[in-house]
Amino acid sequence: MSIRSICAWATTAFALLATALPAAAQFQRPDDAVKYRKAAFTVMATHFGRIGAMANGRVPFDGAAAAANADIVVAMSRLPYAGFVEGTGGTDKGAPRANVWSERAKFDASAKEMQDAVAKLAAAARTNNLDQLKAAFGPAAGTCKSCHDDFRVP
Ligand code: ASC
Repeated sequence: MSIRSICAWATTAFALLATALPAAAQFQRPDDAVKYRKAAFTVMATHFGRIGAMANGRVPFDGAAAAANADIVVAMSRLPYAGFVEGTGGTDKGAPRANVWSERAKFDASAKEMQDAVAKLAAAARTNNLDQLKAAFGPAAGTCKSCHDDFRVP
């Protein structure tokens, strides 16, 4: 085998391994995973809140701004879950409860509901119609709440 083919093989093997690595292996330390997921949720909540302000009439409706905010929410919606590394739950207010890991399939389904709802919110924002935005905002907020109710220390 040539050096070149060994390198090509190793590169492919490494790429496959990297995408298949468990969440824990994507972070050097558990606290890095916690910081990462909190950061993603913070950015998501910030931009979700800006859409909420329009949906609730606290700021004037601006379809382009709503769409731009929704795109950020959609991008963020995919990120936090790799940060839910086993052993990073707790009992403090806001911490993930142990059932994030004992009921991981249910947790993942809850995440997917949110991701689907914010994708619909982005589509609604693109209609440039406030009523459409309002109609999609409530269900999206509901998916945040139901996951918090089920999996977050109150
Ligand atoms: C938000 C935000 C959440 C959800 C939730 C909806 O704006 O930061 O976590 O909406 O409060 O019930």
